[in-house]
Amino acid sequence: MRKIEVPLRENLSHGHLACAGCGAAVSMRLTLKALGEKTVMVFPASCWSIIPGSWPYSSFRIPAVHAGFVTGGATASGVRAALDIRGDHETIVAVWAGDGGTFDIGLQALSGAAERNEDFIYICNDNEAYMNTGTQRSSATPLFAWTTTTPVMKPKENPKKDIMAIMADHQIPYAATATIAYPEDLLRKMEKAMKIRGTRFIHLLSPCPPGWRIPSELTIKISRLAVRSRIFPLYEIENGEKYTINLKPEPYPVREYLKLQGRFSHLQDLETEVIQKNVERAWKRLLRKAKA
Ligand SMILES: Cc1ncc(C[n+]2csc(CCOP(=O)(O)OP(=O)(O)O)c2C)c(N)n1
Ligand code: SF4
Ligand SMILES: [Mg+2]
Repeated sequence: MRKIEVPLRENLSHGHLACAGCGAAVSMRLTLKALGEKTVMVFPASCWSIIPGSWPYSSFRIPAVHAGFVTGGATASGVRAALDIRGDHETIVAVWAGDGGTFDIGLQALSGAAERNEDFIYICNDNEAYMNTGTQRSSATPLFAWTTTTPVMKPKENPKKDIMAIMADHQIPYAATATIAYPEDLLRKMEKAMKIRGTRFIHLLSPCPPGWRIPSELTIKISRLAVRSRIFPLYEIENGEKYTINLKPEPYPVREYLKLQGRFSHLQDLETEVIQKNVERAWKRLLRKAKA
């Protein structure tokens, strides 16, 4: 991966309310370094309705628009239109929505905006459950994971929704996956997205210590193992058809990723093997799409 310079400027300042080791706080810090101060960010309800602090105080050095849970794509379309009417085509409009706000409840607004190719960067901060309300399953929750609505005696029965495939089918100019263990890749993708007009989609995987039942110091390691085990491959899609895989790690057992997380501690060998097979199938599908 190409080395890039990390901007020194912090647009997420101290005093925020994220839990210790929150992967999303690192994701946000890096994202705002890349996007810079001339950004308006739209926040459908999520942990990020709380983290910046309560009015009139804020940890953000950018304007934030708190929006209804379902409305990320629609609100950002309106903010973009309002800026354009004022002749400001320079300020970046971004959405920061959780997996619940993207894969589930905000999907309709996102799909509508993507189909119109609205000019904004939509960032899905995926911690694989509804964390702000106490870890309920979403359609981004992985197969067999524990959540409060998929308890150990009845863990999640369905695989994670393939949001990248859904976004690719909208033929938007740019979609990419990224995670905090690979900050240069994350920053490069944000910078690339900034140079493109139209709907750009970034899928960020952000480990969540309380929701994943992990020690707070393991956030980065688990983010790295998600990529190394090919559970969360790093790739880009241009115009819905040109796939580029950014990292092709040597095969690494998913068991090593799963065993560090309390949300998977009830898994038997059989279930781990099912997950391993699913990951291998998905990786082959990705290689085919990338013609790699
Ligand atoms: C229409 C509506 N339903 C429910 C809620 C309550 N609510 C606020 S945040 C949240 C969870 C959001 O989950 P996600 O989008 O994954 O973001 P996270 O909290 O995990 O960062 C819920 C259910 C709400 N604000 N509005
Ligand atoms: S619950 Fe998870 S995502 Fe929310 S602030 Fe805490 S660590 Fe971050
Ligand atoms: Mg979530």
